[in-house]
Amino acid sequence: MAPSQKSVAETPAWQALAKHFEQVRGIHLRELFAADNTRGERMTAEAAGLYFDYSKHRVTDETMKLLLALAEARGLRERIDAMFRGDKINATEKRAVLHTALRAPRGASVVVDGQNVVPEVHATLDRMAEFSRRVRDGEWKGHTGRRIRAVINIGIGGSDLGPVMAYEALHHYSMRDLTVRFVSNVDGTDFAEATRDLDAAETLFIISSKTFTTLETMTNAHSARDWSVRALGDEKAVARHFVAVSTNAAEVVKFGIDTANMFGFWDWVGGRYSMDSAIGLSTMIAIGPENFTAMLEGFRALDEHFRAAPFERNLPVLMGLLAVWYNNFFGAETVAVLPYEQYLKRFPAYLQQLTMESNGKHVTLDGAVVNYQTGPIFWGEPGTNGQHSFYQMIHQGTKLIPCDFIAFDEPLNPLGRHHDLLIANVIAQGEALAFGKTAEQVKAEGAPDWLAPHRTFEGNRPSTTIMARRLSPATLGALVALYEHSVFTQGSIWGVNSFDQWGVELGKALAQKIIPELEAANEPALNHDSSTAALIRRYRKARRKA
Ligand code: G6Q
Repeated sequence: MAPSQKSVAETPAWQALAKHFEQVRGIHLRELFAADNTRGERMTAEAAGLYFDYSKHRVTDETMKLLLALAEARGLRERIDAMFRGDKINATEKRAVLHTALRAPRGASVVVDGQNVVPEVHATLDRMAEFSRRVRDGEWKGHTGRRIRAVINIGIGGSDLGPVMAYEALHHYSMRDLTVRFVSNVDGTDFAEATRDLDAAETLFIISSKTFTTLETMTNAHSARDWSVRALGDEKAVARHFVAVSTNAAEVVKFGIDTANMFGFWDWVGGRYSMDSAIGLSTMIAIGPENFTAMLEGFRALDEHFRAAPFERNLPVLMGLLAVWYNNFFGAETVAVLPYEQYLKRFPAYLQQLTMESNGKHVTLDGAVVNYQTGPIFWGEPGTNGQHSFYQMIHQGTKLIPCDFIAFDEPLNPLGRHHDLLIANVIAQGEALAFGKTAEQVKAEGAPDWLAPHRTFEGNRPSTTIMARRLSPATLGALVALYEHSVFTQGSIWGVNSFDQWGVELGKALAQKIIPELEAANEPALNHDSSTAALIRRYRKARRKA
């Protein structure tokens, strides 16, 4: 990939930004707004129902010009085309990256290894829709003939976080007399608590695992099978109470699930990019196929925008470039994602995987160790709760924390003045962060001299405000696609592979050595450092006593 050949930090486009940074770093947002009273309307963009206000960023028109030039210089346009076309841009795994094909319209064509994958995508969606309909209508019966009233998705990482986030985000649209839960952790508490009040005769498990070999998921899946078979007294019950979502048919069969009850996806769908593949089966059962289709349409609208809109009006490109600006020039280490929408409570956790697993990389595509920072830390909580906790640091701490505020014009649960109060808060936060409060203002309000420094807010703290009409399935799709493509934009600038996860693969292998050492009947010979060995011995002793 040509643009990654040279460290981005050595490119003229980057160096021009570094020079420009020295000129603008001291400019206050107060000055920028005072100099241009159209800024708040001008520095906005809109796509797929999302209004994107980036005026409260520490950028001038020149900054934006230089950032856009950086995107051009890094070949972002070609990278976008290569991704949508199905080129194997996930070079370390030699795979295409085609989550965008998951939401391509029926009749579109995306060719991978000589084959159009879109018909397969829609065939799977159709099967998912039919299955969801049968579960929702009570037509799909459990082993004893009772209807399904609880669905448990067992999966982890990309096979969990997207479905959980989407289920919570779209809970308003979900079938309320169906219990939907998620088990991910190998900690037995997760499974025990998820099942303790459920009746096995009415419970369906979806085992979601791309590989169908992941330790946590397979351990939970086996416990689920034991739980069902014990309660229903018949191995045959598995056929009515277990379905699989996987790319690995052989392992699915080995587990005892008929491939007729398996929903497939493909190696060109990364785990953290898979919530709109069959991995979203639990979402579809909860909200129904029509709502799921609407969600895919939201994804697609943003995909089309990313692919076709000029960069200066392109939301994911702008978002990604601003992230690079703070990460690499201001030295910001984190980004706070602050949805003012209770249903988006798991959105920050979902984004942590999407962003940090994608761009938490220290080598470029061609294997060179980077000499600049890559992906920032993402974190956050829904507003207004965060305001009563960590916002203190965002306002007055020593760290620069760019914020993404997300809010909606219409509430899903109108209740008195609640929504006006919620929105007043999110707008006020962005304003306060940007403009702060000077010592003079504080004193004019009557604060004594000794207290004034404590009550002064320097301001100049950047934020993006994203607003949409209401949190609908389509809006959620657009929002997720916005972050997916922003991550890709950032990865393309840094020249890293946003689609592999060797760090996760290591984690999958590490515990394998220690498991037999914990469980061995006789004291095993331990070939570890002294701390690891002592911890193993300590646990073995405690285990014997217990
Ligand atoms: C995602 C990662 C990772 C993966 C899980 C689950 O991009 O690869 O989070 O999704 O490790 O993997 P399986 O779906 O194979 O069980």
